[in-house]
Amino acid sequence: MRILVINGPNLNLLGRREPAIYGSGTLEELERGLRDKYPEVSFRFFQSNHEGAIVDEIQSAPDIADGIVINPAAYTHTSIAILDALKAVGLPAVEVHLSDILSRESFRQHSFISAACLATITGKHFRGYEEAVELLIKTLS
Ligand code: CA2
Repeated sequence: MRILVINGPNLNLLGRREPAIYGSGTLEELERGLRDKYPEVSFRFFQSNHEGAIVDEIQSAPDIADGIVINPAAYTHTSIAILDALKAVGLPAVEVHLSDILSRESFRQHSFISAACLATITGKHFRGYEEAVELLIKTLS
């Protein structure tokens, strides 16, 4: 099983700023943790600070993945382009947020992306990515 994990803008800074909100683990540690915990899964990890690059990655996903885990970061709250790309490719996708976006500022409480996803997992830090992978494994098996 092949899973594409996409992280959006500023998540390359994980572990270096705002640990009280986003935790102290780095993006590299998140990715290594998933590879170690799910050796049966072939992962591709992609992080970008650019909306169009994320759209391009989603468009190419059907060639390389069976499912998508996505934390679109701030694009969650603005990007109809990412929503449209996920709908267009039609792969099962799970949305993840490290923090509990529903208990933060009002502008973080709406996700454009949820409409294209099987589930949205929030506020569980790195564990949320594991739950997303487990949901995809269950869905795709
Ligand atoms: O809680 C999440 O995972 C978010 O997707 C993170 C985004 C935020 O805009 C969303 O509302 C919720 C922000 C990612 C910024 O990541 C940083 C990581 C370390 C230091 C600073 C920013």
